[in-house]
Amino acid sequence: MKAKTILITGATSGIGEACARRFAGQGTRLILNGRNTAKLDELRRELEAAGSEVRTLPFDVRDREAMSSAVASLPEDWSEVDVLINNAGLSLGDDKEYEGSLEEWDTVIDTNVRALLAMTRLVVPGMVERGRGHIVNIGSIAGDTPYGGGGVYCASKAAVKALSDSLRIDLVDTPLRVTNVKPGKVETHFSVTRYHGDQARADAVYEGFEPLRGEDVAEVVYFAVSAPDHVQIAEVLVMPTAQATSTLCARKK
Ligand code: NDP
Ligand code: 8X3
Repeated sequence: MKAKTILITGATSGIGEACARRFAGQGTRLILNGRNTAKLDELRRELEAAGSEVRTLPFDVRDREAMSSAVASLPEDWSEVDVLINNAGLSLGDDKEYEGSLEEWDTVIDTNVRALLAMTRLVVPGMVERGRGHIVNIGSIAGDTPYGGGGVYCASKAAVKALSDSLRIDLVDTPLRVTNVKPGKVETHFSVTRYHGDQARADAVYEGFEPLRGEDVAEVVYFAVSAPDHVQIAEVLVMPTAQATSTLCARKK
């Protein structure tokens, strides 16, 4: 793969962390965002020891001011981002749409949609000016097929699909590429977060079948980013072999 500067949001866990590891080395420069500064530093030290160039960019993606000043603080030789991986995201709870917490839903929408849009608005103009760049948005199977108790999360990922598709149209007369990767069930910290730290409930989500790992999704992202310049992987739906829809998994008893 050509040397690239890659900015990953939510790189402290799961799919984002796996993407950082997958792109490490190979002449890439990694800019890793997250809120957990200790974890970010630990990852930076580990990847640097393995020969990668890494910078950490700690901020909460919902904080637009912190986001803008963090991105503006990048030294000139790091500021030309080639690949933006909009990965930071979450779901909170599984309440019905007429019963859940508006505050939690605001958090989900602010993180999964508004922050993705703000990062895009900050980083993509430079890509357009330089005539090169790739935006990878981590969507979800949930954006294709809504399920009960997940309305706001599903809507947020449907928004990621719409924003990816419209950005691709906006950029059609440029060399930039837009990819929406839509995973099914991936065993990360995602379900622990969704169930407010209830590890047993989170484990049950992946019981009886082999889920994807963060690394499997990172491999898809890597494939899309390292494709030849004239090839745009627009969208990938990737799920465990034992999964067929957002809710149907074959579980062994
Ligand atoms: P994890 O919970 O393991 O990772 C989520 C990452 O996003 C963490 O690094 C988390 O940091 C970060 N993050 C969350 N909120 C913020 C914020 N406000 N500011 C900065 N960083 C934040 O889950 P996944 O790796 O599974 O999730 C990554 C993406 O993949 C999400 O967009 C998710 O919706 C999507 N996805 C996940 C699937 C799955 O089954 N796991 C399937 C389909 C899509 P922190 O530790 O600070 O919260
Ligand atoms: C996360 C996968 O099935 O919980 O996007 O919606 S699922």
